[in-house]
Amino acid sequence: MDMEEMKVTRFPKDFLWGSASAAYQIEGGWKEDGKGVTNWDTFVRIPGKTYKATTGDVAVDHYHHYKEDIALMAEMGLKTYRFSVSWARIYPEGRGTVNEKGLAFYQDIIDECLKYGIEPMVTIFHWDLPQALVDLYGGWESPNIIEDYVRYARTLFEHYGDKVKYWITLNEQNIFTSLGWLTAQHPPGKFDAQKTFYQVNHHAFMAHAKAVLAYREMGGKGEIGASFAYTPSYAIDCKPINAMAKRDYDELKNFWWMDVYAYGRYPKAAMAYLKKKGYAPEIADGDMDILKKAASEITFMGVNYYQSCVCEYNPMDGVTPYGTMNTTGVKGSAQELGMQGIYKNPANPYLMTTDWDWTIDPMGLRFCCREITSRYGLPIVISENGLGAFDKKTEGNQIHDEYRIHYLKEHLKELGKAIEEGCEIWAYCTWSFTDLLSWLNGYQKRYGFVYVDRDEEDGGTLNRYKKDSFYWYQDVIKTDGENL
Ligand code: BGP
Repeated sequence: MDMEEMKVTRFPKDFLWGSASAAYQIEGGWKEDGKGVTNWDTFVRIPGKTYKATTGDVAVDHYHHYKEDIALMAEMGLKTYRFSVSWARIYPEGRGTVNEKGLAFYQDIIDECLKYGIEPMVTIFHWDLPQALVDLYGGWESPNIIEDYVRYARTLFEHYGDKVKYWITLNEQNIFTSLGWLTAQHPPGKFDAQKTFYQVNHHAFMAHAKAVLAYREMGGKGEIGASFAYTPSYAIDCKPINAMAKRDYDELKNFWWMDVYAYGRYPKAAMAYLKKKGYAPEIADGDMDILKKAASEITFMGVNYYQSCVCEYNPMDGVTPYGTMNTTGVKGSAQELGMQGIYKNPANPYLMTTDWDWTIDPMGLRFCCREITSRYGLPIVISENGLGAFDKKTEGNQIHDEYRIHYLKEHLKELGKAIEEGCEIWAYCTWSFTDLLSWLNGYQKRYGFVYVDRDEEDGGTLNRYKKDSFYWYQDVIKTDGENL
């Protein structure tokens, strides 16, 4: 469809212009007020796991700055703030006794948001898992996690359900499981554990599904779904084997998750392949019914979009999924990856990349929306999108991040077109509001509208400074995206 000439329609009046964060990446206060230790608190202490051994012990100290941060959101005019709850603040041991101070902390955040008319959007799990559950039964590797996750989710629904209307069960299940069980880059740091990887995912699907059902059973009338890290794909050319590589990639890397959230079923071709390889998950009786039931109760697809990829057939002796990731910001240091005998992901010669070798593709965002709309017919929440970059604080504490403005503007234009083309988009959350800790890339990879004075070593002032992009987004919100 040639929409080139079409003017971007105004985003709907009630559009949720937002921004997102995650507890581990901003809060700090890692042992404060009764919080338990998490898998990430443990993992970052293993030498060589994070860039310059950075941790979230202090992060950007949102735990003590949340009022200031939310006041800045209000000044900007933000309509929604997506944040995650740290499970170990609520249940320090993952189960058992509730920590009242943890509950009170998030209650305060929610109230602070509502005070300014900012809609709180809560992510129940954004990767920080109570270490106690890992020690007890191996965390996500055991089906025991399902009950514990649902209890934790119920606690949140019970305490915040009257004030929170948007719930995200899991953040990027595809990423935390891939990095945790295939590439050893996230906890529990397992390498090539294919069979466990699919089992872990099945447990996560069940936890998500049972939490969705619990929410409805408790009378929850709000919106609920999962956030998926969607990397849409383009075949490198029209050679049929490359088109099939794209198809296989989609089944294994995208639909494997989205089909379960939206339909409660696993894609057939991918399942056939996994069965042949001996990697398919064990599925207990009744599980598929629960997944189906939950699929009919979710009300949106959450999408975290950063980049697209290219697919090309990868011979049996071709590249593997295991290669160097660029965590330093030295351009060109990432390796080409793929699955042998199926696909590989070469660079896209038509697109530029960030300093961390992430492909910049605004149209890819529209592509995601179109695919979801046609395949699932669900409304969409863009729960993350943003540019990680080196920002420089210049004289007078100014940060001229025109590259970020450009990045976000181009993505928003495409999102506007997706709306014109019939996609129902409820929200757009940038990643992120303040600068924060990037899991593997330290503090130098910045994403925020608000600069935070800290670097890899602890000891910055933690002062907040508004970047140029802050004022730009403020205007976008004020004008409902009319001047993009
Ligand atoms: C997503 C995560 C976020 C955030 C973002 C940026 O995958 O949900 O938590 O970290 O990516 O990634 P990075 O920090 O690696 O640049």
